[in-house]
Amino acid sequence: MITVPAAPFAYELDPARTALVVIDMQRDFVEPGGFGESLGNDVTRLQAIVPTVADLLGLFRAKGWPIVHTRENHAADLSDCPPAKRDRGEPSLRIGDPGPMGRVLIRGEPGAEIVPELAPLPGEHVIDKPGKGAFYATPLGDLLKELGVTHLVFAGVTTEVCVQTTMREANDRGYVNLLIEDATESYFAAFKEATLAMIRAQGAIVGWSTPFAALADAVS
Ligand code: C5J
Repeated sequence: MITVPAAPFAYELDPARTALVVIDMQRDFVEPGGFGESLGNDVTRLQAIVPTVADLLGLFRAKGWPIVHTRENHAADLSDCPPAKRDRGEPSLRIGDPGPMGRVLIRGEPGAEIVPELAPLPGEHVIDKPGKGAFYATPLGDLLKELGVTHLVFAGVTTEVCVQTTMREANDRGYVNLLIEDATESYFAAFKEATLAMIRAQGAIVGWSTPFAALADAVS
C-alpha cells in the first residue's frame, strides 16, 4: 500500500487495484457555447483545471493504472432523457437542442465529446451515462469488477453534481475513494468547498481528498 497525505487523514492506495475516474470533462460543460454556459455559468472556472487533469492522466498512464472517462449524454431520440431533466430550469439551450457545438449533450455530437486536451487514449475506458451518477444505467460496475479495482481516484466536473453523485454511488458499493482537489471544479466556488467538506466529514464518510502534487509525490 502507498500512503498518500490526504484529508481527513492519510489515504492508503493499493497500486494494484486503483483506477482513475475522470468525470464529464466534456466540451458542453467546459467550453464557451456549451450547455454549462447556456445555464448562465462561467466556464472559465472549469477550464482552469484542464492542465491538472492532464497531469493526473499522465501519472496514471505512466504507471499503467486503469483509466475510466465518463460522458454525460443522451440518445439522439432522447429516449434515455427523462422529461423532468430536459425541462428543468431556464437554459437558453435545452438537452437535444441544436447549439454551436451540435445538439446539446447528445451522444456523438461535438459538444458531448471530451475536451481535446484530455481525450481518451486507446485502451482507456469511456462510459456514457444518462444520469449524474456514473453507475446508474451504465456498465461501470461490471467494468470495475472485471478490472479487479477496489480504490478509485476521482477528477472532473462538476464537483457537487456528477463527481459527488458518482463518489457516493461508489462508496455504497465499497470502493475507497480519493478526490483530487485541484482536478475537480464547480461553477460555484462555495459548492466545491462544501462538497469537499461533506465528502471528508465524519471520518471520510464518502472518501478522502488531496491535491494532485501530494498524490504524485506519494506514488513517485
Ligand atoms: C451537471 C455534471 N452539472 N457533469 N453535470 O449537470 O456535473
